[in-house]
Amino acid sequence: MAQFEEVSKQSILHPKPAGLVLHYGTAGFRSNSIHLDHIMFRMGLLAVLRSKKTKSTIGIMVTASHNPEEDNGVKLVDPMGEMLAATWESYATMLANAEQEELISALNEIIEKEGIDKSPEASVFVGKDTRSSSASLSQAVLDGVHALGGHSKDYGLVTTPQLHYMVCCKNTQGKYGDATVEGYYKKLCQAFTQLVGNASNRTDDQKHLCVDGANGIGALKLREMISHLNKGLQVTIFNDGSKGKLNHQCGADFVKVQQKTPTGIQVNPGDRCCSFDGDADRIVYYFTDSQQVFHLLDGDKIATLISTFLKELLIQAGLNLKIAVVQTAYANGSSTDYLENTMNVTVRCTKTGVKHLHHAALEFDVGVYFEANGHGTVLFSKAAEDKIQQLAQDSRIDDERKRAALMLQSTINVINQTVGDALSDMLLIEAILAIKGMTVEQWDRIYTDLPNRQLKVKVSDRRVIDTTDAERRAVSPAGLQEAIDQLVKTYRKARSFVRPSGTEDVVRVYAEADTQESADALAHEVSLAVYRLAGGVGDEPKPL
Ligand code: G16
Repeated sequence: MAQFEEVSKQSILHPKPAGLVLHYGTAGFRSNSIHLDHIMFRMGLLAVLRSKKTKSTIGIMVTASHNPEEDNGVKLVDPMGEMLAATWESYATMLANAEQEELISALNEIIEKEGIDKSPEASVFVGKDTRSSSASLSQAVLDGVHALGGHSKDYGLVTTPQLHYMVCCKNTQGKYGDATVEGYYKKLCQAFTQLVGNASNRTDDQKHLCVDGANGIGALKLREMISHLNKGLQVTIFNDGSKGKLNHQCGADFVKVQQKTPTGIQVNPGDRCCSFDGDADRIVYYFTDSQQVFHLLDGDKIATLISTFLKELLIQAGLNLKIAVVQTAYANGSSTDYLENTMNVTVRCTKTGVKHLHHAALEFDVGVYFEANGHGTVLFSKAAEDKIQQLAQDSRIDDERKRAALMLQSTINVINQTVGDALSDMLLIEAILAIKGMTVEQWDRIYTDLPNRQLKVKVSDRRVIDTTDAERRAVSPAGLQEAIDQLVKTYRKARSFVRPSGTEDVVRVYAEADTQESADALAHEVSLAVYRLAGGVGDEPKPL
């Protein structure tokens, strides 16, 4: 096939370092950027095959999200804007690791296994974040797409959720929205303006929000979006990339894990603040109180706020729709308890990775999914959307039901249902706080988090750790879970688990307990168990 000759020719310009093995992780490939040129070229090839298979446009985002600036990575987007189907992750790994001379046979293997008809045209949308390596790596993606005869549209600098949105818009022939960045701003901002129209007059102070852009793409895109907001929100952007380094001592991951205010942000007690991550698919909120104590409102608190709001609207609208919240093992025990026992909503726990949460959320009429790290969104089933729309147009219902139905409609439009989206989540949270007349302190008081700590342990091969029960228990290496169980027993209200990260070369340790000292001590002791039983490298973990 002539196309394969082109692939062979082009692949020489994107050579695979012999012996390098990389795996498709939690959200695609991620590594130091110097290892990724061949991966990008090959993911361009894979996207063409996926596009032919699904007869739809596929997305490729060049980003390493929360990782440091020197890393990069690639996320593949399926037709409805969701993450690449799990069955194709193994093809991605196979293609990425095929030695140079095996590349064509690897492509043929995928074509045969999937029964791919080569005749349909292929279309791939490409986006990139602000990393210095992203320009050449996204060119490598485009080279791969073109080598296999695919058509491409390069969106250049966009947030990851914006690219997911474009893919969905294209494949729904515009029903989800216009496949342009301008169309995205218009849809979300119009819905936000309609929603806050339900709030009583707000002062400039109440409209004010401090945003830490993690020195990344989110800051650039937020600046573009502001002009569409009709002064409904007054934003001060810190860490906008003009001087600081991407994700360095700032951004959602830093704030969540370190449980402190990022550097580069000047705020007063009580100021409402939020942080995006490096590709703006995560958001966390926080404030410092008059005693200078830092308060974090993470993905769990966001899920609680949003699901409370939605549940109240569904009741007001008189709609009997099943709402559920999907979390992971990282969810704070207090949040799960509050959701299940005070709010009486169904709670599901899945493995880490939005692809898992997204699938679980699809099972409900209204599925709110959030990882504690601030990655999440809300999914409405087609039936739920239809019912809401019918109600909003029904002239026989009373004003309260009508208002609730219209608010639900605007809520659907402000949300990016394709994937967690910091910009969209921020607009929804700001609208909810405005409508409820709620301060960030009041939101924080809905429930009190159990003190918790997250640590990282370096081991020689993190894949020796295998887990089960939505990653809450380790099944290997031998003795590790027993050691964790013993340690947990020595603290009150304690819980701990370990899992290999799918984005960084570390094992993650999570612990919570009744006091911060206990959570810290437990996290440290579990880290030591990992270090000793799972092949720790470097110095032994030190107490905090
Ligand atoms: C990605 C995934 C998230 C996940 C995070 C950390 O986020 O999309 O679902 O929670 O990695 O994963 P891990 O603990 O396996 O390293 P992002 O924002 O970095 O793309």
